[in-house]
Amino acid sequence: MAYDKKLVELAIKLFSIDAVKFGEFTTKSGIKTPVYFDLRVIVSYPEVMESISNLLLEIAMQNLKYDHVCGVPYTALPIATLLSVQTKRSMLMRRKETKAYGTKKSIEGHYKAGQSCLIVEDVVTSGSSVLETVRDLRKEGLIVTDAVIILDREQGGKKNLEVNDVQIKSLFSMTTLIDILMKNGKITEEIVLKVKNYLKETQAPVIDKPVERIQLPYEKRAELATNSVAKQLFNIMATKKTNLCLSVDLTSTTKILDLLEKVGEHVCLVKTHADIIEDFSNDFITRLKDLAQRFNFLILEDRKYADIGHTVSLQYTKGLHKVAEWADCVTAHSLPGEGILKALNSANGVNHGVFFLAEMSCEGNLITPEYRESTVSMAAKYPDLITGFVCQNKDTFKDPGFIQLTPGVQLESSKDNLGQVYNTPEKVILENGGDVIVVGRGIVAAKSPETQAVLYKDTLWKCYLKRVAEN
Ligand code: 5BU
Repeated sequence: MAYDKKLVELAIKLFSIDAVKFGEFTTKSGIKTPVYFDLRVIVSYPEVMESISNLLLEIAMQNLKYDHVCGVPYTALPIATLLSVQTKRSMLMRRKETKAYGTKKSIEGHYKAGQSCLIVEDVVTSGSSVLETVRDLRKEGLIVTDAVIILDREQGGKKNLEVNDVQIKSLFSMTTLIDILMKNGKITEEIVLKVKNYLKETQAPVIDKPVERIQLPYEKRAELATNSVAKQLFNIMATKKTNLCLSVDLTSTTKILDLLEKVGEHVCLVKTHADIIEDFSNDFITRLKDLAQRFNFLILEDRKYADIGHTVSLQYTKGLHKVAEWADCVTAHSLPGEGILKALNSANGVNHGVFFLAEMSCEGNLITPEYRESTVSMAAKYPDLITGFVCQNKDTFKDPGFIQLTPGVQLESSKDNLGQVYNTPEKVILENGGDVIVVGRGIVAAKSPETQAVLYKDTLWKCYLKRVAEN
């Protein structure tokens, strides 16, 4: 095989500066190896640095599109810097140790969720270091699909990364590197054989793709939840075998309480709109809380807060409704920014949660993918407060400790005449990732709400069981 002249020159240079060594070595993890790479030395050879970055650009980075580059700490950082300057793409830096003070950010640099980032690494063995960096970037909402590498040791890293949706392009594989060095009289055929045998025998362990949240059963997710209401709700779902949330959109307290007497045992969550109730009273709240305790369901006030923090904190704790005193959780928009979460976080204290609105079910709403992603990034800073997201799409968030609350559901897909769009239980649970499913008029406006609640509960639960079994 004919190799690019510049690659041959680089291989020989790496050999001559001891960045590649042959002999008997023991790796960090205690494994014996006949070949050792130490690319840290390249910082002492500016011409090697230049040639590596030029070759990565010419050979590995052709046809790749990316907004940022990020080197895997630490050896690849200077190479990533050169590539950033040459391509005029901004660089991101991942901290290996997150700061104990200040912003606690693990990624330094300016970026927006939804932008793409190319990974730069010196040597890939198992792929685990690249994956650590990829995971931190993905946590911030960045899209990572490709990594460029100087050397692939061919010990399973490429496969491990592909399984985790990262494609790699490398300047050298171990095989091409030793082939070049042998053909140029730097190493003997015996060494080549030794390295080839070693490669056959020493493959890195397989790194499985992390399990997706929708594959996990609710009881498992209860363990992963960081918000106490989310934990409780997952446990209620698992115990009562229902993921039905009833939206009691009725305007009279008697009607609400009568309905809950009949259907309370079939639901895990009751969603209220306190401001549509005409005879709201403290007595109503006492009776609602009694029912919640008797039937073991939680209460979500769907208030959709959307004001500045100060006003929201008053709306939440004061006024006629004093929501903070009785609702286990509330809904809030991310539109006003983080102040809203700060307000809700400090307003009450214990055992309360927020479903953050990342998407809406109604047609023509103005939420964009960027808005959705920024909403999820904002929520990530409040793991103790966020119960989950109100959304329609399984890709909205990944953390299995959060709950996807999905409204806009009826047994047949349809629309109402004011923009509401209904999807079926199958679609929202199996395709769209819904965890707790909100049904309002599908039950409330039925001739027999009780029969209908049982039907919804059974249908929704079957879909959930199918989802967990399928995966
Ligand atoms: P319906 O009768 O099943 O259409 O009632 C749905 C309920 O969920 C209703 O109370 C809405 O206010 C609420 N909802 C919604 O329908 N869509 C959304 O995106 C959000 C809330 Br957020």
